[in-house]
Amino acid sequence: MTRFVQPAPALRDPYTSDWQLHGWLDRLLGPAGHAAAKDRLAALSADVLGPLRAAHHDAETHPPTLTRFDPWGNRVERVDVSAGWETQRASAARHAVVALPYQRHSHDLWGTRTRVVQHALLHLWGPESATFSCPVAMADGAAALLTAAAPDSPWLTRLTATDPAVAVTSGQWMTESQGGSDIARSTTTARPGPDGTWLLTGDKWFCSAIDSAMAVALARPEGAGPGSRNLAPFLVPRYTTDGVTPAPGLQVLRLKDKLGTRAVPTGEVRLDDVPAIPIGDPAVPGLARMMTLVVVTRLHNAAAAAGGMRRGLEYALSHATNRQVAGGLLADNPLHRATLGGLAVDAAGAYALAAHAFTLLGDDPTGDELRLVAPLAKLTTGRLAVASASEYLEAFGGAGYVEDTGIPRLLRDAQVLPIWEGTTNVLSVDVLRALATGAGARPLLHRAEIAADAAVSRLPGVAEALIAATRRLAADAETAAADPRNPRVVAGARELALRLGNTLTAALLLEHAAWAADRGDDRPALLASLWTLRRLGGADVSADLHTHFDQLI
Ligand code: UCC
Repeated sequence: MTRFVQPAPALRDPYTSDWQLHGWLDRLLGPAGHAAAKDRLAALSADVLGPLRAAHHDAETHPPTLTRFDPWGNRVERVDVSAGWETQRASAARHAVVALPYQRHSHDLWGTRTRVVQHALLHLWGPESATFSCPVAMADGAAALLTAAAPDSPWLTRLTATDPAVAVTSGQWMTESQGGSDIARSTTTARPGPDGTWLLTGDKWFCSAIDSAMAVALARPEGAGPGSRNLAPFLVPRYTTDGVTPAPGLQVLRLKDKLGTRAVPTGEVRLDDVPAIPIGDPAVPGLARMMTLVVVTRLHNAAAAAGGMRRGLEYALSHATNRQVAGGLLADNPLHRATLGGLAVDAAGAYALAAHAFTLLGDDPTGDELRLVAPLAKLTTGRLAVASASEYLEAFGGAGYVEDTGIPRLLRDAQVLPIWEGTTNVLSVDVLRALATGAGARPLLHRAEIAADAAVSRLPGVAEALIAATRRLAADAETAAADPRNPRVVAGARELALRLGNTLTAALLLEHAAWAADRGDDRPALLASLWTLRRLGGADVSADLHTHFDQLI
């Protein structure tokens, strides 16, 4: 008897096979800028296809462990991680996924658009990095914070090094058990110690990448007033100078047993007069400084969502082109084509939003547009990523529910994206604050109006849907900005934020489609139309998703 064996889903070269990514990079970097990035992107892609997927698998199957004491009773607080995790660490440094935006020669090549190249690297590397993308995100955030507030710090050099023997990552110790997102309830204190260092005391509850060489911790400096804005960021060296012995007074109480991101060692930390270095003047309220870091990590979150969606799609497509059902290929089944086609449109939307956020981070990091786009990108892509991951599992049938296929991990890991760095609701309230600050929704609405105007002649029905959505948003954003604490406004914050995110995405996809159409490529217009008609117009586009499936992927 011959046993039936289903071929495992295959991965094509994630860079060369992705025509959408090529189009975006051609537009955002210009053909010369994209050409200058090609070798870098191709080299990373080749590593992803080979050693990095193997390292990812190793790290996922060998989760970290904590040893608190040695056999003789000495406190060691040692976190052991897998070889695969260490391979990811070295690759992150070598491929400059943190370092790129901090390198002078990158700026010579791409100027402020270096952030776009970094985003492309993250898009290729992140989905099978065993979530080393988490320490990478925090290292980038810490580097951005040090660049702004302590540019002479020797830690900045190490955070942005490309030599794996020198490079370090960072943790981000904000959360405390009693407060969660409500940072104002923090009880960790900081008092001046000898030699200009400060001493931190308190418990931190959710400290990801606890193996990192440093962390940025929020604490209330001695004499500072109450509330969140008076907290200040401190750099905590995690080890003494030997790089192994934990800093004096630092205990890792336990590792978290998490639904996903299982390769990431996430700890609960107790600080008892742990030496720390203030980042900026601790006498000056410091939450605003800390938000420099948080904005960067929220953008990485959006990149992780978009990258994960693209990779899930790739595996589901591979399966569909291998799997026979009812006498034909799954990839020829109209309903399955419509399902995967919808996921392709969502993945394109998530990429557009994340790429836009990274573009703004380079072009105008303190501008009003990014102030609103950062929470929008994080929350919109986070929700999309979870919904898509659930569909990807379903697209595999029973195999999608079996751990050693590797498919269930897509859902477990996606679920963290709307949680860490602020939940959907916390970010929706942040959106209300952003609407009431500076230019509020005006840059977004303006962008949508221009995109709709440009689409009127080619895609009148699509332009109409965008115009209607934008008009409604303008009125609702004005109401929210006028009274952001009104209970009715707060109750509607998530719905409003998602509408803003979906509308901005439609505008971005249409902008890109107009550029591509001028070069004879109508595929981006198809993606933009289907996103807009479905997400803004509420239309059933299933038949179109089936009919145009081959162009969408
Ligand atoms: O989860 C964590 C680590 C996980 C690992 C990370 C890996 C990421 C990997 C991704 C790739 C795979 S760390 C914990 C995450 N926690 C959070 O994100 C905090 C969530 N909470 C918030 O976001 C809150 O909105 C707060 C704490 C930022 C603010 O809430 P409050 O206490 O109600 O404060 P206010 O009154 O709203 O704002 C206080 C000050 C104000 O400044 P001033 O006094 O000058 O007016 C605000 O303007 O903070 C300013 N502020 C901001 N500034 C508040 N939000 C922002 C903002 N988004 N940007 C700039």
